[in-house]
Amino acid sequence: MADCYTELEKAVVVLVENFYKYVSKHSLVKNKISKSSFRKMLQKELNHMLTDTGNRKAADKLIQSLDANHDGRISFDEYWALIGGITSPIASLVRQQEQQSTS
Ligand SMILES: [Ca+2]
Repeated sequence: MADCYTELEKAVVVLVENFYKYVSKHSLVKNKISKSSFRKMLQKELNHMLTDTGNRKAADKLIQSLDANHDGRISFDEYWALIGGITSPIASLVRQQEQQSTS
């Protein structure tokens, strides 16, 4: 990876690479994450920001809500909706802190 990337650019690359890390390599369905790989990703990569990642029922519920086209797999767009969902509360928190520091 280019060393000249900004912090933000590096973060974007990490997000994209994380998706492909969990894409099923041997599946006939290309560029999608299976339910079991997605559960693994929640547990391994998001266990501080999401609660209940080890709970199979809660994970399945999350997968269901993200699986917009109901094919039982998570596409890049569907994965991106998860990232948006996680970052939105962080954005509110940052806004709150900024308001507190200026008032
Ligand atoms: Ca899907």
